[in-house]
Amino acid sequence: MILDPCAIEVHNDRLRGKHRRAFDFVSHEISHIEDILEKLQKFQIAIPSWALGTGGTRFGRFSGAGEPATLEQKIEDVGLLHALNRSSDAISLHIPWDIPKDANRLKQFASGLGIHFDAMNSNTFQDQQGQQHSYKFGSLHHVDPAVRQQAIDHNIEVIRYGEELGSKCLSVWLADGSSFPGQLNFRQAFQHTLSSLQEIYRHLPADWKLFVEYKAFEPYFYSTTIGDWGQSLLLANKLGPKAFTLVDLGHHLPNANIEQIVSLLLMEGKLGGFHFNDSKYGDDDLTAGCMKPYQLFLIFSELIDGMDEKGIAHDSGLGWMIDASHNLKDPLVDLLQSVEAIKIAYAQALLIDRKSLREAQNQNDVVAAQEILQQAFRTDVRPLLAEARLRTGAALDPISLFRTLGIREKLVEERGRNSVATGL
Ligand code: LRH
Ligand code: MN
Ligand code: MN
Repeated sequence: MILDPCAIEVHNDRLRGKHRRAFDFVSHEISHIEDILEKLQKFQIAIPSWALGTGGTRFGRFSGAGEPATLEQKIEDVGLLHALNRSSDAISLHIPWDIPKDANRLKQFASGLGIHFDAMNSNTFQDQQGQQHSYKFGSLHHVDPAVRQQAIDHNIEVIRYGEELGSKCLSVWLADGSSFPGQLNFRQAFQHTLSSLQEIYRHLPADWKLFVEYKAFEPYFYSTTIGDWGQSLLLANKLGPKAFTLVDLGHHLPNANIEQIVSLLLMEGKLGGFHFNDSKYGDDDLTAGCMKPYQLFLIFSELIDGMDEKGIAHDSGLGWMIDASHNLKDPLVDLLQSVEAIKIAYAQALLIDRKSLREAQNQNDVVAAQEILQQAFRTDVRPLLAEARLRTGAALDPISLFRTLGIREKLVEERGRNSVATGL
């Protein structure tokens, strides 16, 4: 299904008056409003292919109707999101869930919808049919060189697929770990992971990046071989200039100060990108900003400060991606909510009075520093996001338009009630 641009115009015409009043109210208080609007228009967040179907929990999966059953349909779904908000112009594929059969045709199809291919993800956390060696006891860290080689070969294959599609990044997340003390020799597991990643790195094209994602727990519960940003950074530093750490917000131990982690990784030039989601307990993969919007804002505050200091472009310097997998809501609506929450945090962080904050910090004026941050956080920036959407031809209210147009109902009609996406 392709969205008719007239539908967006009709919708925007209906909401324009109300929007204008709300926008005028907030915007004349903001001196650099045009700069913020321009940044908001450029800011794009990639969509993972596995978020387009209903995600399961470890106890079951309740598939939604009209899920995308093919890679084309997944791209089509991202095209719909992008038409609605003009903020999601890329899709991130996971191999082998999304093997491209005809890369050229897919590339053309995607670019017709304004979509390109973001980071490619390898999968050595599940055994696939016909696979020679099992990943039950890990992949790149495995004690058996034959298993490591199989996992290395898979990653090289993923790079090849990515090259055909025009991707520029390989993202590696390993489930490798242990569930019982004594199961693993930590140093050996780390060394094996390093040498396996070095082999993969040797096959990385010159203009590609390698993202090393860390996660403290799950699926194993005693140790994870790339368990935190220290281990990831150690690997990225040893690998070389094309390797970076990837931060997934749900992959930390409870109460970790993620904004501080981000700020130091940026300082070291080793922050590659983000997997946005939110959580209350663990890797809950909930809608971005639904639990801890202040944390998301503080993360963006550090990001902007660090990127501006280093002259890194906000829109293209780092990899921005959602990594959520919803099992209750319509996945497309959930993604619209996530994109909105991420951009709200970004816009609020753009409002921070940096000069005054530095002064307050240098004078140890704790109260002033807190007031400056909270002043920005408590500003309702939603009209700014709506204005940025209006200027790019997107919908003023994407979720209500999704519902009034009956987009899911139309997808069910097209794809059938029992159409199920591959993925988690
Ligand atoms: C692991 C993870 C990683 C995977 C994705 C499916 O928890 O965050 O990024 O590739 O989920
Ligand atoms: Mn992730
Ligand atoms: Mn995760």
